[in-house]
Amino acid sequence: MNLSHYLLKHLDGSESQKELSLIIADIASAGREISHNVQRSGLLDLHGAAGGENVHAEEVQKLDETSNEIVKEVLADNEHILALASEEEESVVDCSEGKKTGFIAAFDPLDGSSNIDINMPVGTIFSVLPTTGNFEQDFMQPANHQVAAGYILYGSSTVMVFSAGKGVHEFTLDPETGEFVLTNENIKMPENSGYISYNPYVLYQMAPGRAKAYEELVKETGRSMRYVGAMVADVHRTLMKGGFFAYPAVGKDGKYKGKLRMQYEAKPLGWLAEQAGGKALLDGKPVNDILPEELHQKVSVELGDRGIMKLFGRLLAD
Ligand code: AFP
Repeated sequence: MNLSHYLLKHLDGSESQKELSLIIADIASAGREISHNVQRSGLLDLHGAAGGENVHAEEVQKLDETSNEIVKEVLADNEHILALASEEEESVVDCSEGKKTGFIAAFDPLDGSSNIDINMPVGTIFSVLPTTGNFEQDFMQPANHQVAAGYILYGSSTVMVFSAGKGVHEFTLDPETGEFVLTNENIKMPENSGYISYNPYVLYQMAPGRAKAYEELVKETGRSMRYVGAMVADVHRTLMKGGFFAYPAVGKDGKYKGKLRMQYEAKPLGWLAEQAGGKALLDGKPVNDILPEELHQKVSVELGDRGIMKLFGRLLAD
């Protein structure tokens, strides 16, 4: 079944669900275009830096820039997206002119940009929220207010994984037809399998007590470790295989701060992990209990299947 059929069949007939399916379909079409660019990035001269910094003082890559333009244009043209926020934009973009009802969307156009030039996985992450018309404030809603969230992963194949609140589903892009086809319905994170995934260097940069729990988790479970360095890919593996993914708060002298972006990475992917039966902590608190405070806020993320998160909780308490 392709994505359009699936959306028609599974979202109820309400006006807001119809609007949401048009948004999801448009995000898929942006993903199709970015997938095309990612696959040909070396040929299209899309490798390397674009020559500027983003709001996070990070060097913007050419593919970050073009991907941002693609998602921004597609969403701004969508009749039901009233405002958007991007990891690559300084502030909220109001695109409500001439539109009546709809939603707001936050996105990371290309997560894992350090992987671009070396042919490793990258992805687009998105989050869709209801709005009262006060756009800035509406991005501060907690994770469980999202009406849809997910990602498109450009890996050995391109997959779109999302939830609109009724299960987590995976669609694979068929390069022959250009259609996203349902390949996994109702994904549930398996327990007692999978990998442990964090950048080992964080052990020297994080609060010592928490670092001990990270190390003990590997020792107690005897699991292998895997780390792609693109949250979207590391979380995809954790959703499909189970296990643990984390980027803790790092720093020194008792001052520790998260690195991952609340709106564009942590909130959508943490919520998605819970929709797939797992558990996610942002800044050490359940993902749905945390209220964002600013657009470009950074947080720590610890997520995984229920079993491993229970063990992690016990190790933290020891
Ligand atoms: P980039 O998009 O700048 O490569 O950042 C990706 C990311 O935010 C996240 O996707 C990774 O999990 C994390 O950074 C990797 O960070 P380290 O290189 O510090 O491990």
